[in-house]
Amino acid sequence: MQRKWWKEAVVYQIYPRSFMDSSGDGVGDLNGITSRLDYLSDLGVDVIWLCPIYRSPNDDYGYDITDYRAIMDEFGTMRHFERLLSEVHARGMKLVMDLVINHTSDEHEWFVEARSSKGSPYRDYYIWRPGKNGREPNNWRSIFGGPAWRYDATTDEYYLHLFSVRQPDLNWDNDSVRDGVYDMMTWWLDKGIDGFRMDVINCIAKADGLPDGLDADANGYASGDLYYRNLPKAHEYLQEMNRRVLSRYDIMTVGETGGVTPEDALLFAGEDRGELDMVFQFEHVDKLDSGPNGKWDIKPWRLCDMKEIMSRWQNDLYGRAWNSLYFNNHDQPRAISRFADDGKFRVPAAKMLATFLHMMQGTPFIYQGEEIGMTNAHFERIEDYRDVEVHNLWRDRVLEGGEEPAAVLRVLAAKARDNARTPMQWDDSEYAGFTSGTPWIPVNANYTDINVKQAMSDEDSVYHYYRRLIRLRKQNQVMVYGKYRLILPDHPQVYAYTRTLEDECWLVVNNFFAEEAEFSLPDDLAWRDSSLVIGNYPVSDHDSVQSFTLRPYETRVYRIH
Ligand code: TEU
Repeated sequence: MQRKWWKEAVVYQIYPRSFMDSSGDGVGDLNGITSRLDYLSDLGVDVIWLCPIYRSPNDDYGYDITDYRAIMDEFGTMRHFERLLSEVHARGMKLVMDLVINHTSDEHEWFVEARSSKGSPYRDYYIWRPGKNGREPNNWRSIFGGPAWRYDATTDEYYLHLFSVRQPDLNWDNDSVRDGVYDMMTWWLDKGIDGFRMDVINCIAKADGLPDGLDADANGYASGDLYYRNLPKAHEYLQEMNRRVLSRYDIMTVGETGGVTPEDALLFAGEDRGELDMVFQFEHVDKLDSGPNGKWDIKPWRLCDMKEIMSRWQNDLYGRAWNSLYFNNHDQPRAISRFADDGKFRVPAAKMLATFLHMMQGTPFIYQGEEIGMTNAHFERIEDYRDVEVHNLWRDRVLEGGEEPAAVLRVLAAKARDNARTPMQWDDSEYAGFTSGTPWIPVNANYTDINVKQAMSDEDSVYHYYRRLIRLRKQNQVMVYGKYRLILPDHPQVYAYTRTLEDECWLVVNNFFAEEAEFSLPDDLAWRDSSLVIGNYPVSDHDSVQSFTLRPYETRVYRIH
């Protein structure tokens, strides 16, 4: 297996708007991040991934970009960025930028030009079509709700927007678009950044003819997924990008690719493909607790389904591509609230989830606040939410659809992206030490108990446990390169697996529930002696691992001989 620095690394994701505000305007900023770099370097992370910091009107909080070479006013200046980058490097860490090139903001000068007339030299930078029988050019639904097309009266045509109406999709078939994007990427890499996380990169190619999606809903709209996700043309573009830009630098790339199977991932990130280093797959966050109607259609999840999904990714990519490992990011509710317990057992549960993930094969991504066990927001009023996706849903289901507000608030509390976007909880002072002003989104009410200051002073905290996990990874190659094997596939409560590298074998046992659980080693696992590597409850070392009882959310990792 190829050894690479980014396989051995731990990545920390920052949502800059909510990380640390140095200016007092209630919005996090670059100088705020710089002021907390010692915290991150003490935690032990190797790479920082910054969500978009480019100039943006913030319809989708930075995922709508007006100028790829400028910094968002609220976040600071290019000088602040350069200082941040050099301070990151001075601490031996690396910096990866978000790259949003499926779409721009509708205020980007390309789009302003493009919409001004059909004859504009920028017209073809975007995807324009005339209407069909007084309706949209096809029936695709936007990922943020409503139709994926917007009528523009100036030229009497529609433009495509897979996300918000203020995020028009770029036309990747246009050579000048690709040249422009590659120039911009080169410009950032020449500044010294260490890689990119590529937003919805598996959607950049759209099928010729833009065919209608299947299974239209009552309003006539359908998912266009089949015709814009994972198309062969996307691979051509990525191979071109790799040749012209990525391959010239020693960087890390990870593509955000919702809806991929391991087979797709082998195409996007196979070691012999010359495309990307890794992808983010979505099966574990999209499928486990969602019904056929998508993320708001909530259903209970089952541990055996999680085993099936995670094991398939571990096995199918082994030796051929590299997994990314995550439960949390800025688009997902907090995993602790979703898959474990954010009340009585919050601390052991956070440690168990962390162990479970970091012990798998792949590069772990920690999302800000995860390392102190931050939870869902538990907002009870629509006014507390900021996300365009939330407000589109509210419009469709409550304001226009007449649904019971309380029912919609319940799904939002479980699944809204804002759950992950409340300010980082630094201490127990007003607004959790995040800002001296009024935060752009409310601080989670539990900040007086859950915060960095408390976590650092408590040796048993989630924070100290993450530090130990990260340090273990540096000292044990088995944690990085060891082969994964699921054991006890049918145990409804315990997720157990082994990792093996040459003669080193680690056994990882996790109880995903508040009830005690019985574990016994399968007969085919050779065992004579064992020592505990890490765990979240006191355990006497060298106890038998042949069988034991796991306490609520208990995790244990043994080296077995
Ligand atoms: O997300 C892409 C995406 O399709 C989902 O993660 C989506 O946001 C989610 O399912 C909605 O519930 C990326 C970014 O991570 C996200 O923040 C942006 O809003 C989106 O692209 C558009 O740029």
